[in-house]
Amino acid sequence: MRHRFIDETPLHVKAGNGGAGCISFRHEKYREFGGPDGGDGGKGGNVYILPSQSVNTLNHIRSNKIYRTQNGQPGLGRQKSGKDGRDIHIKVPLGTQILDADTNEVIHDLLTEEPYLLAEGARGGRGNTFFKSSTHQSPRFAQPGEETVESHYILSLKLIADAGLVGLPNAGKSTLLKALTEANPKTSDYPFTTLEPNLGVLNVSFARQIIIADIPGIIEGASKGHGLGLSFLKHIERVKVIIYVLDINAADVEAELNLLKHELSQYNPRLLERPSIVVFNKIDKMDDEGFTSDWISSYQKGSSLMDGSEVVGISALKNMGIKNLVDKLEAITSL
Ligand SMILES: Nc1nc2c(ncn2[C@@H]2O[C@H](COP(=O)(O)OP(=O)(O)OP(=O)(O)O)[C@@H](O)[C@H]2O)c(=O)[nH]1
Ligand SMILES: [Mg+2]
Repeated sequence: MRHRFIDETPLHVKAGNGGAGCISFRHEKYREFGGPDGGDGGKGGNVYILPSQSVNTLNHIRSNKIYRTQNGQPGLGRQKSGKDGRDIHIKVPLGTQILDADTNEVIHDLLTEEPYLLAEGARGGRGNTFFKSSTHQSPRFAQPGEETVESHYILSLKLIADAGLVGLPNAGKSTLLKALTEANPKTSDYPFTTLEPNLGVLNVSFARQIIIADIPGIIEGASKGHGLGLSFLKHIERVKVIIYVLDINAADVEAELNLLKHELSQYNPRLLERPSIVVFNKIDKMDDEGFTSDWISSYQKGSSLMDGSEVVGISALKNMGIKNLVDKLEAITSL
């Protein structure tokens, strides 16, 4: 099965036109024409964007469709107003941004589950009743409904998570997400197992949850679009803490950490100012536990890439050091 994670898509909308006002006159038994009784046209339907936790991607948005709402109905005789057009609500994941398609400017950031009025239906026209005056007893005209125009946007999803797992392919990010949360992403011993971000929820206490995002592996040049990296880096833009996941058995962990930080900074230099935890994973593959922990603490002291980062040795697979990591995560995210 081909699986696509769409986190950016064009969106075309057109709210409904207003209904026309009605020209009508009362029919009375002994008079051919009574006074004007044409009602107003209805208002066109609105287009709302509805941020919702029930969707995680923009896959359901049809980029070649124009999302229209109904026009208002024309007014009727006997001063009856036309019906308003029905509204539509387009569901998107929390964290979706709406951009103007021409200027690329962010118009709105959908951070809560509150509906956002993207395109308002146009006003209906006044019926001829409205235009009756002492000097104009029988107006034979009414207003047309106002018209709306089609408008074009881009929806761009930036996941909302407290912590983001960043690492090379195969470092064990998804395995760690499994160890920390109820999420059950696919893991395997080939690179690029994860093709779309996964979110998991870590319950640290009765009332506190930490949302963790596992993104696809990052390789050199990710910030220039190599691998799967670039499009997913935006999902860690909003996290409070970045968790660098490294395989402690790698030939040169310093070079790997350097690569990760470099790609992040190429994408957005401010990401490096974010609090971070450096996680050395797969410590179960090391022979000597004492040696491993000494090595980790001396690395922490010696590496210029640390700048105050917390450092933890873990085995995501064998559940070692996870409690320690959770404590550190909890401390950082509650700041
Ligand atoms: N021995 C050992 N193996 C691990 C550990 N954590 C992960 N692995 C293995 O490493 C491989 C890669 O793990 P994943 O969790 O899929 O790695 P990933 O970082 O999500 O990889 P991508 O999604 O491709 O970027 C799998 O075979 C895991 O079983 C660990 O702590 N110890
Ligand atoms: Mg993965």
